[in-house]
Amino acid sequence: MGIVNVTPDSFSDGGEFLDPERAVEHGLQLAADGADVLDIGGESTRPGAAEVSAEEELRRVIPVIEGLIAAGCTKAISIDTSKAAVAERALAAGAVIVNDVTALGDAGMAGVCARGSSSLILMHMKGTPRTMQEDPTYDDVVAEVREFLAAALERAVDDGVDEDRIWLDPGIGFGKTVEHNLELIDRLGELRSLGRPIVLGASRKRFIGTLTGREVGDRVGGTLAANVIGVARGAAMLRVHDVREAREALDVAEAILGTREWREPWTAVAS
Ligand code: HH2
Repeated sequence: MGIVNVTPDSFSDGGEFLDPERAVEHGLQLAADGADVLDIGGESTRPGAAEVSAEEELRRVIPVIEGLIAAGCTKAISIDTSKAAVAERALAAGAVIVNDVTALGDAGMAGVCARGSSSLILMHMKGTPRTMQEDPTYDDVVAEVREFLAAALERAVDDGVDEDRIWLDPGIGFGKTVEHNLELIDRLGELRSLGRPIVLGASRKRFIGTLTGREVGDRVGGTLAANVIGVARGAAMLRVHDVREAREALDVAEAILGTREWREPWTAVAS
């Protein structure tokens, strides 16, 4: 999954792709680099980020979704939003996945996904983007994240979302210390018992900067390590800024480890 942030303030590439034409160009490049999914986001979720109105989010993302489709993009388009109204319009414009970092924080979200027959990514976050990094504590981070995702999954299914279309994400960096992030990636396999494929979003995040001393635009080496280990532990989809590098790392990892389930996440999870 390649990231297209149509925002002025994203932590890693804020402002770079605010212009719809540039965002479309960037998405097409990520597709050419080997992305299967393009994740279009109009609201930053970085710690302390300001909230954006639905109107402003729509103004940012809809031209990009329409532009990608008009340009002949055949990759699955995902809308990174926590607002049901934005998801609904994005699905109407051609998106097929809703990436909800609040895991149904908006009570209308599951209904929109059910009616639109979209896929849905449910992510764990402790608190809100404004507060989440204020001394997050857990007794057992993996157990708590697992419990949260199990409850969100149940709610989504109760609200009519097809279980086969749901993906789960531990929410790396969302209310977690460096140690929490490392433990979640290392023990990612424990989330597989929920029976749904796992999405991992570690790309360029702060814990990688802490470990490597690198600035945000210079974290691809650390990101690749997190991603390869994540896949080896059971991640079925990686949300990344640097698609070409991620794809190459997976190709080599796959050559070493043999046929891997990330190629067929649905069947692997069902078996
Ligand atoms: N991380 C970010 C945003 N959306 N979605 C999922 N499913 N998983 C993640 O880990 C995730 C996500 C944050 O990264 P980014 O989009 O690069 O930055 P920002 O939120 O500042 O736009």
